[in-house]
Amino acid sequence: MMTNTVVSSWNDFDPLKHVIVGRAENACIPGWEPALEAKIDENSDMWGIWGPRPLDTAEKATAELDYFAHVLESRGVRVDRPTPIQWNQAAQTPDFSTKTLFACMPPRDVLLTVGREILSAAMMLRCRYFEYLAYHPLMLRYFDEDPLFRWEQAPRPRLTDDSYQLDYFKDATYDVLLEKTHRLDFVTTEHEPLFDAADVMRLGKDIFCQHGVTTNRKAAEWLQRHFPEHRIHCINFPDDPNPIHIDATFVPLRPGLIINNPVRNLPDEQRKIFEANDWEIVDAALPAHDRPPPLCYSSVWLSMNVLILDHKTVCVEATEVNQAEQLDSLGFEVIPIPFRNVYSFGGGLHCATADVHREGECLDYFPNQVPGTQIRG
Ligand code: DAV
Repeated sequence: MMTNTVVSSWNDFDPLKHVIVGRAENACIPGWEPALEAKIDENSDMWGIWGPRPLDTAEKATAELDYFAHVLESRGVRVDRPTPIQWNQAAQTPDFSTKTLFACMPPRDVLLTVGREILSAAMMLRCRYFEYLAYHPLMLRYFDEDPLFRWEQAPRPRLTDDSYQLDYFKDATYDVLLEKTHRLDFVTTEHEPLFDAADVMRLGKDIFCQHGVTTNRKAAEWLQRHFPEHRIHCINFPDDPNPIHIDATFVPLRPGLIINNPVRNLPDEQRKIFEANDWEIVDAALPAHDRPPPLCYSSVWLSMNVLILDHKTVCVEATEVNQAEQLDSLGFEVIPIPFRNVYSFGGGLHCATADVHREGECLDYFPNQVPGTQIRG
């Protein structure tokens, strides 16, 4: 029997009741577009082979996604899946054209759930512009089934060349990129609000955005005006030359506890708000692998990209033994999920999901505000 749909989620750790799990079928490797170098590094095996991903890799990823969905269901979580469209098609707007679309993996980049609202993000890649369509059937259904569901869409970006520094990667060595990151100088400009939902970390009343490649300051400002009851913060991790998404860098595990990628530390100034409210920030365990799988956008730090089911239970990629051991020692029951074949499709267990319903309320975890991070600070 179908349970009544409730859309409500204020953080990434309260008891999970209902989630969307992405799909890998017909996923495409995008052709070149501005800023793609940030996502696909210069040595990647992906350059020059845009179009559908190899069929056998999509089949393996699909099997792992299906198994993950099955495990969640066996734990009493309702799982919905998006409806893929034909990703292998060119598309055009009045402002740009793209040779292919992308995939409905990872949903976490597209859908931002804040309380009773699901907001489609203003993503910065042209090939992902129409991705929200894969979630349209689910949004319609939630809209019909939950009278309090707020179905929202951030301002559609135009994604003209004004949104990018077209010469950003020209002759940019690792050190040059690092130096630019330190100056908060990214390939995306401040021309219009741009954000991926996976840059947005929800902690009740406070919402922390990573300012980087995929999310700009203007988006943080837009989010502040859109969510006036919340405090929007901008944080950044200066040792990451291509900061894309916060969920392999700074991951809350339960109230009061965050793991931080040890090679992407949050600067001291920005730690103060966590310290002032008795949040502990611990270094995440090292990844078990020394390189990502083939045709992968992400780094080995997908080890940290866990899906939390409640304050004591967490899904971890099955081969990420170091991360599993750390979570075990922090008091979690660890559910191993084989997922390395999904990594290449855009991320790990957190990336591959989007919250629909977690129990719990909007709490104020940061009553002691400290200047430095808040966008209106
Ligand atoms: O470390 O490559 C991956 C985050 C995907 N949501 C990284 C970031």
